[in-house]
Amino acid sequence: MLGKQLRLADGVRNAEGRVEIFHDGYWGTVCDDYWDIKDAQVVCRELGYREAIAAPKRALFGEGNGHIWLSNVHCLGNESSIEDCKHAEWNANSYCYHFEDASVICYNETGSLGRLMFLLPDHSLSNQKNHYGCVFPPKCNGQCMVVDLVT
Ligand SMILES: [Ca+2]
Repeated sequence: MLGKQLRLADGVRNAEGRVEIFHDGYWGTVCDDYWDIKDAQVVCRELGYREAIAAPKRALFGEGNGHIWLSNVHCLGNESSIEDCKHAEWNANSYCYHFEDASVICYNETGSLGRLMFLLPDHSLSNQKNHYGCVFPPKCNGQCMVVDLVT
């Protein structure tokens, strides 16, 4: 069932997108409360990527729909599945909305060496210097976007 219970939706490129989980017969999303790079790490590895580069919050790749299955995800980073991480009860999402959907940007084997991270205000790319502690390489904890350098 691996790969069928977890997917990335609406990414601009491969290896990124809104995290969606199949549970109880329906695809749903993950709330970004306590969403961080360790949680993204588990998702990326579960999907077969080497590691996570960023753990974007606030529906960076757009809002999902249906259930918000998981919230308060507390991964240590070495779990084999996000479902093994500590989290709130399934569907206990009274304080979460789809504009808070969690996303990941995973390390993609190709093109990952020449990248810059930008702060992403209002979901649009910006040339602003980031103020959220985004660093390269290769980790990012905040609202950042990874952009391939044109070389
Ligand atoms: Ca977390």
